[in-house]
Amino acid sequence: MADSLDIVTESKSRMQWWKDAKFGMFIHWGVYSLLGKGEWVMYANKIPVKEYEKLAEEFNPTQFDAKAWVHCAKRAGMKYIVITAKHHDGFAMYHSRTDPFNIVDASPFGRDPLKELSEACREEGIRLCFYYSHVIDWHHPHALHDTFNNLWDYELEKKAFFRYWNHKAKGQVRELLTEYGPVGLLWFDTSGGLSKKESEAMVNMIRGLQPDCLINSRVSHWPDFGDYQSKGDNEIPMHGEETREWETPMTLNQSWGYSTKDQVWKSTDALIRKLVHIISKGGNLLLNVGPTETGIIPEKSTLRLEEVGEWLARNGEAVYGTSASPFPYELEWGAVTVKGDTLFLHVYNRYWPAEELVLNGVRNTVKKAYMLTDPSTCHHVHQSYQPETDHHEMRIRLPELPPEDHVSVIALELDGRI
Ligand code: H79
Repeated sequence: MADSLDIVTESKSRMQWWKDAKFGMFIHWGVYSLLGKGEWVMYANKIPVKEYEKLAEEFNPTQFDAKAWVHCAKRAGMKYIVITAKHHDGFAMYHSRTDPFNIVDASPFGRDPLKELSEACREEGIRLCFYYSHVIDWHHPHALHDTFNNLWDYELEKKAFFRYWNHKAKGQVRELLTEYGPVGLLWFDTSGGLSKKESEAMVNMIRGLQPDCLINSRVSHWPDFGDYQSKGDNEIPMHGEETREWETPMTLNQSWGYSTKDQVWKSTDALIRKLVHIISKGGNLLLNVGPTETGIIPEKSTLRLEEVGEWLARNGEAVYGTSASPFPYELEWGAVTVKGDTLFLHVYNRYWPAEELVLNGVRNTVKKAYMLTDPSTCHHVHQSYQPETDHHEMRIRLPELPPEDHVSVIALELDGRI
């Protein structure tokens, strides 16, 4: 049908900034940050609503500095921020007129962090985006509370659910799209038994308010709704598995919301490898931080992000605005991205000691091969062709030691597009 083609074309053009951006910051922050046990603490510790409301009265993140967070994202080389406007606990991190259980009306803080972030983001050219838990809401009596034990019988409770859905969920999404300037994307989570009709109404409302706002697949009924697919948490798909745009939402340690116990941090080296691995498969990396109750991004996170940002400041040419690897398989030495006539070979430093790397299947002639960070260094490239097997082989001599930290990028200028 022409209609569905149009929908895909429209989605493609509003997706462009996101496709070029590659790297975004996820922020899980809320009342739960007080307890330092992750964002599921209300559910996991069976905290009653009344008690959780008391916790909200103690939530006073006086150290929150929107500019500092936006600078942190920017220094890390991230191009957009996705922050929890409301997580499963039902607490709105902005001044909601729809529901008083929000940071301005139910906490002593008296400020609207999303408003401050939207201003800081506008000044710094970072796109602000919102996470919104649209179906689970532990604070609302009629929302979905439990995805595990079948406590929500959709048909039986449908009527009651609509009181939540029409008033709070749709009302708050409307607020987020009307009071905080242009929103880059809405990040929905855990769609439960949402019917196609309800999902469609939500999507239509969003398109009507901000036609350029992207919607992730967890809105429900993907691929009928949504612009791109959020893979499972920390999941990286196989090469060539995906036909539509996708992202990996990833944690820096093993938690989303602030955790005092969890000290299992990914190394800077692993993070950079994961980033280039993901973009070489055509995806984006949405990397999470969990700020504290006072509004500080933990140092263990900022240190790693700064190091990733230093690498990106030198090698960003091989990241932003690139396309996926033309090779439909994983390469033992690293990952590939493409821009125009240039192939970028991201060689993991852990591949050394090695004298050369081999790349099969390139029919183009290499005009020039150089270290991205030092175009004066020419690499010797040997190309050969076996007509009997139609086999193109390329051997690239490597320097004795990796010239960069973590991942060393070799640029190959070809005689045309691959
Ligand atoms: O926002 C983050 C998670 O809170 C949310 N998605 C990411 C981006 C998410 N919603 N549902 N789930 C994840 C599935 C959650 C399962 C578990 Fe648990 C939460 C397993 C461990 C914590 C509940 C509490 C079940 C076991 C303990």
